[in-house]
Amino acid sequence: MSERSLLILGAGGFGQMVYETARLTGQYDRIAFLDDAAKDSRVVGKCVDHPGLVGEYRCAVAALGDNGQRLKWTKELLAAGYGVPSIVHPSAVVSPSAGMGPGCFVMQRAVVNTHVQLGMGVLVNSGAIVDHDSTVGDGAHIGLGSVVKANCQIEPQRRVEAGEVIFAARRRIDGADSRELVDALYAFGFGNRCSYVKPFGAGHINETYAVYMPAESGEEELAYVLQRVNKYVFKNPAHVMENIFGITEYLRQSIRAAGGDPDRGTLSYIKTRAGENYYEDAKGLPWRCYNYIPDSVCYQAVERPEQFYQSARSFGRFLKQLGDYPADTLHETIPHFHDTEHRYADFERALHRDVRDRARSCRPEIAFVEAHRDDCGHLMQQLHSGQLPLRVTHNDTKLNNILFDGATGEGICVIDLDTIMPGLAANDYGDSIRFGASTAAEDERDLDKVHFDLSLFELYTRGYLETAGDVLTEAEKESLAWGAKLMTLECGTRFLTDYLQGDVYFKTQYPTHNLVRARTQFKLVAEMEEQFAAMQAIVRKYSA
Ligand code: ADP
Ligand code: GN1
Ligand code: MG
Repeated sequence: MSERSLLILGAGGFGQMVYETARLTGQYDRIAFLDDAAKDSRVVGKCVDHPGLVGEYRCAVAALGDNGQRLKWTKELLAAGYGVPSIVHPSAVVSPSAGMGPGCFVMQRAVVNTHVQLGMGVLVNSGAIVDHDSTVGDGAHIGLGSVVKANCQIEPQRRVEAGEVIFAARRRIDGADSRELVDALYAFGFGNRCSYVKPFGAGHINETYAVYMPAESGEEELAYVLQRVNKYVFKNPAHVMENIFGITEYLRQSIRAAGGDPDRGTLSYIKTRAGENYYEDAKGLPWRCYNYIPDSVCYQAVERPEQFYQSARSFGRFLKQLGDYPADTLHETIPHFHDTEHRYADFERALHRDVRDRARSCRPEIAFVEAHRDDCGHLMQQLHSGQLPLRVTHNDTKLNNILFDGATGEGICVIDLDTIMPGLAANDYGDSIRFGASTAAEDERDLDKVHFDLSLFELYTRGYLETAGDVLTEAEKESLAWGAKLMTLECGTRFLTDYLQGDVYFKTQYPTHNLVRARTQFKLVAEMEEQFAAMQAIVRKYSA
């Protein structure tokens, strides 16, 4: 018996290719077929005849196109005592680190890359690529010109169609409970390594997740913040992200120029693997990602007065840092965002429609807003008459939109940059006061606990004017106390409007949540009105 003899089961088209290939390898000088139907001088019997030829042919392979048949006969040939080689075309590239079971076929120009494992009776057809670290199960067929990407696992007997591209199966990532979240993690390139994710923060608008990655220390560390942007609120996410990239890149340069650390002084947004500044998931919802700033903390309420003072300095600095930013390049991400008269009109429409029949449950709150109708235009009129300048403002200056240094307690960085738009300094100042100069949470149900705290107001005013005072005009300083009152009125009006509309805008935890929020805001407005003269005197004191 010749050591170089080969029996090929199957003399069809594929068998003929295997025949040619076996000859090209130069490893066989005697090759014959077994086939149940074909008539050919090289066919020496039917497939079932193979046991009788074991003494004549050293090797045998099953060159059958059907995956099940190929695998079945490969096993039979092995059991019968044949050597069952793999036949690899000389033009194929097979990595030295790749492994291959018996009876495989790797055809013309196929590539079997580093650390790939092919099972038994696998067919890698012409021009197919099996990329590194993939495994291919017994009897599978990797079709003509198809691509099996890195780290894939192809099941036994699977047929990968000609030209098909197979992507690696996803790892299970703890905490990633939706397909879209997993897709987003992969889109930003974390999928293969990410340890776990979990909901993060307490914003009212976006879905925010903390992304934990393995660290060099062997621990798992919070490395990134991933957010699904609320598309109901932000109709044009591309514009939001253009603003954010423009602003953060500008801030990085100015922070570096001033000798600061740009990685702590502003957020560093990350592009997707495809180079986009956000990722759109299969449902069309936008996701974006930034580096978590190590040792930073975010407060949901003023725990120590010093924090409020620090936040005032941060927002004051922020206004100044963006003083020369080209405001005309900014998109208006939410039209009429702090146009309080416009907000009043929205409230009237929601009240008129009263789609949830909730108006009867909030008559006093409705009356409060209606009684303040004439106040709404106070600052907008000054803007339109040119008394107040437009600046690049943040427009959402809550305490929880600032990060603090966990070690020093200093305000490090302003976050939540979605609403950066041209606006009034008084609005930024006022929105901080609204949230922070209160003795209770924004959604405190017991109104007896909710008071406007004049000493916190003073502390913030000092911090803000210490940092931004030299750029603000006299008229702007004069407008600050109004900013506090109007931002609080406006926010309460927005909460009430959303309550009337059925909670479509702000995240809520229970049915009257927006109404509860509106009530705290109106209580604060009422107390500000009582102390308005004192507020103005404080602003003047630190304006001098
Ligand atoms: P939203 O528009 O929903 O308020 P934010 O960008 O403000 O979105 O993020 C929501 C919340 O997530 C923040 O208020 C804060 O509590 C938390 N958060 C976001 N980024 C960080 C961070 N880098 N460090 C700590 N907390 C953060
Ligand atoms: C929202 O996104 P977040 O939670 O930081 C809202 C602000 C409101 C605030 C009230 C884009 O802020 O305008 O003042 O809730 N942001 C947007 O807490 O509408
Ligand atoms: Mg926020």
